[in-house]
Amino acid sequence: MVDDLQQDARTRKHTIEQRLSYSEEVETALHEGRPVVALETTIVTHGMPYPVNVETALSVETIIRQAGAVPATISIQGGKIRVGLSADEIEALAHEKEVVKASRRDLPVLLATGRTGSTTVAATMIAAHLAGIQVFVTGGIGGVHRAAERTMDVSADLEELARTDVIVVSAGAKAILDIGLTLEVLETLGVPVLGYQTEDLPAFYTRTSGYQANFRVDTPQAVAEIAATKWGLGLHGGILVANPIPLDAELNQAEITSAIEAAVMRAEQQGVTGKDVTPFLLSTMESLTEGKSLAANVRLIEHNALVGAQIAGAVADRTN
Ligand code: PSU
Ligand code: MN
Repeated sequence: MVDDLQQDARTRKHTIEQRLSYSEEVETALHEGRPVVALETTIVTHGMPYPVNVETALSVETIIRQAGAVPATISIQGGKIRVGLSADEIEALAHEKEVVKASRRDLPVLLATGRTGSTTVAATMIAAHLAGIQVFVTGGIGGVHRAAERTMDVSADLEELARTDVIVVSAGAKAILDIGLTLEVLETLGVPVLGYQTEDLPAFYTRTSGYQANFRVDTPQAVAEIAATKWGLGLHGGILVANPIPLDAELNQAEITSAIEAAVMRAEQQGVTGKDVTPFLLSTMESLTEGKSLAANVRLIEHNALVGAQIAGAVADRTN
């Protein structure tokens, strides 16, 4: 006799298995307990222009492989959560029309209707967790937007960090956000913000934000130990590793600040709302800085890939 709870658990396990589709490389690596790093695809479809988006997605994968881990780029296609895309599939995704930027709320709809989606930080965390991947590399997370007290624009990424057990490596909170308010919400939600080899909270395009990270960590092992301790205690939720952009790629603070202010104003004037805000700000920043913000974005995510692969290595060493 199985009780209702057991039946629920079985049905759910079946649903999850049915909806996940792994590349052979990722499936083998997970099976063998080798380090795996999840990667998002909203940055490909909505975050960067072609061909830099595809070039970056591929170079990030190469960096992860060279550091001894396996990359798992994630998308939603054909009713499945795809875990691990080939180079050709990444290229095809970049060209596909009408790809939905998919966060938590969008996942069930896209999966049930078979539409194609690219995954945000929130959706990639969910996918990684379902697939048994503990480390996820991105550029920057979504957060509390400027003037959020009026617009209520707070990224679902923050709520996801509160509940889903994944280590997220980013270059801090994007400077297009209100970084102080983003930190306040992360504190409320109980998400540890770890400065990687720094006391400062980096601000994506720059190594400092004027705010401090909650704690400084200096090694991949230290991050793995904190994650294992948190989850071992049953304290669910993510850990945000804030890894500063490399010194030689950092943008000029004054220049970036005026570009951000102009971009935010333009978004408001044009009535941009909801999920369109972040892509609009990123592309406006790119044109206002004549490509400098895009170049910085590439460098910082490549650096995050290296650190993320090392953290995935430390996580795998602890478990094996
Ligand atoms: N930061 C970037 N590029 C991006 C994003 C963030 O530098 O493409 C994407 C991520 O997928 C992130 C999403 O999860 O934007 C946040 O969108 P929103 O603010 O609508 O939650
Ligand atoms: Mn938003």
